[in-house]
Amino acid sequence: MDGAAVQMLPLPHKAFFLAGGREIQYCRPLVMGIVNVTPDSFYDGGRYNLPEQAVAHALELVEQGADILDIGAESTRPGAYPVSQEDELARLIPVITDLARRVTVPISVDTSKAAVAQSALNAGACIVNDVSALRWDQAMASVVAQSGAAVVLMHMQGAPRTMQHAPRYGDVVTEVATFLHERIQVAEAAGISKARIILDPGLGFGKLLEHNLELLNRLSDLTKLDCPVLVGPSRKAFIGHLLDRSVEHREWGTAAAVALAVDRGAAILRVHDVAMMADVVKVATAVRSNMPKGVQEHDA
Ligand code: HH2
Repeated sequence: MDGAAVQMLPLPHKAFFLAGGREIQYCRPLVMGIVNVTPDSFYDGGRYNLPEQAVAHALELVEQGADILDIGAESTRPGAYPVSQEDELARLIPVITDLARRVTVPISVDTSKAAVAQSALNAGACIVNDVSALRWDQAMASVVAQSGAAVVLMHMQGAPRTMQHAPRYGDVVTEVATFLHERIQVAEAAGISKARIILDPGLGFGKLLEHNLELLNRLSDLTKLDCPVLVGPSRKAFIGHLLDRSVEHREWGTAAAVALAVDRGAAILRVHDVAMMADVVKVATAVRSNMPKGVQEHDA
């Protein structure tokens, strides 16, 4: 149909709550753009080290369609050494402070340290993305609870330094689901309402290729825990292993993982390549929601 425009019909809205009394309502999966203010991240380490580089990159991701920005200052790639609190704060806070004035999309801080999360929330972040799921810093749960921030609870076996040495599971999906269920209970007991909790299977965090594939394939099992599910396949090693491609050439492989994650119910896709993956999410969502019902066509 030449010249026809398509418009999404409103699908049932879902929502989760953020710090500052804010709320995200969504009727399609959200794209979370990654901003690494680090010298050593596995893909973009060293590119956005200076605050002005990181801010410019974040603004570009918003232009490209990012619904959320995730700002991190400590690489969690396999083999990474921890970063000190002082260094993490020095890298993150100028970037978050500046961005909070310049963008309206919610800002997430990728940290496992309570003091860093608190400073980032004070500077304008409203989501805490904690890859340790509140386990590594005992003060983290109360920082999240008292701020009213949304929190990402991610599964990881081991810790970044050694997590890829010998990951082992019986049934990986059941074990990850059981872990996430327990972490929801811990979070709720600390005063974090379920409406603020996002779950993440932690692709690449203490997982072999077969574990990552099974988690993606059976992602819908995790949506049964009744929280939005975030997935972060972007350019990760399991895609490199499947394709025998270096990190610079994994965008098509990432696109396949993103499309299938959308089909299996992912609510948030954490990606480096926002423009490309925003298109992938749109098409996958239209197919999933059944085109003839979910999309209206108008003659332009
Ligand atoms: N992956 C990375 C970092 N943080 N957070 C969540 N919730 N889920 C993920 O899958 C996830 C994450 C690793 O990616 P990246 O930030 O690009 O690399 P690095 O850790 O080397 O900075």
